[in-house]
Amino acid sequence: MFTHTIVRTPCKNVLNGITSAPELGKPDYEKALRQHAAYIEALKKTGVDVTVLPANDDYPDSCFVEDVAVCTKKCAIITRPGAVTRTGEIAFIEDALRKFYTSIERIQEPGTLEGGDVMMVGDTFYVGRSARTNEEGIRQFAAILEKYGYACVEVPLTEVLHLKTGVNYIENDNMLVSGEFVDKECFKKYNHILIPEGEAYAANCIWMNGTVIVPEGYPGTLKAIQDAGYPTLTVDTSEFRKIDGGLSCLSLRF
Ligand code: CIR
Repeated sequence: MFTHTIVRTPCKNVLNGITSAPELGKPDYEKALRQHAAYIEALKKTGVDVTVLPANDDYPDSCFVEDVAVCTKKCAIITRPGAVTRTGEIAFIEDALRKFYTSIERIQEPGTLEGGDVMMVGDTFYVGRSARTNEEGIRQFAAILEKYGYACVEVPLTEVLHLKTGVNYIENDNMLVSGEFVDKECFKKYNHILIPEGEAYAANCIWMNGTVIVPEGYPGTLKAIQDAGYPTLTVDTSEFRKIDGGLSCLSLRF
């Protein structure tokens, strides 16, 4: 069960967030703020408290707090984002984490790792080796996890930005899988809930205390998750999608 979440209000500069899909246009700032507020309300409905950090205009992508830390039951690990415009974001997360954690670890240079590449399944942490998370980052991450009795499994990525862009664990052995993850050997032991053709973005859902939060506008995915027996909430993330952001990226959950 999760009891806490941390989010950061999108900054005006969110318009300049990194994107692989400029054809979707720039985020509408006011709309992004409204969607973010609705996201916070959805989190609260699942029984967690929400720490809202202030907007930080120096970092366009700073609302994607998931990438700057990994929160486990026993420790928090401050990452080292592989995107150069994001590396400085880590300085602004530690204070918030200190309120909840006595053990705080760090990924050090030349390691890079982004939280979007980390998927927790019980005591096992799957880590995507991506354009953002390098071999040294994974090596350090695995060594930290081992100290706390956790396992680390590396998953090479070829198509997506982050591991959780395409695969997400929603507990009870159920995994939402799309694209390159459908046939991955390491995920074969889980029940696959296949993301329908044309809805790849919706693979990034979050399990919150029994409820699954699903991005709005992906009816096939919503139905598949409901058919698997989960209550659902939907949140419109259209403005974050324009800069490659999804539901999981917008919070730290622990
Ligand atoms: C980036 O490229 O870093 C941001 N525009 C999007 C980050 C998305 N984060 C995530 O999937 N965890």
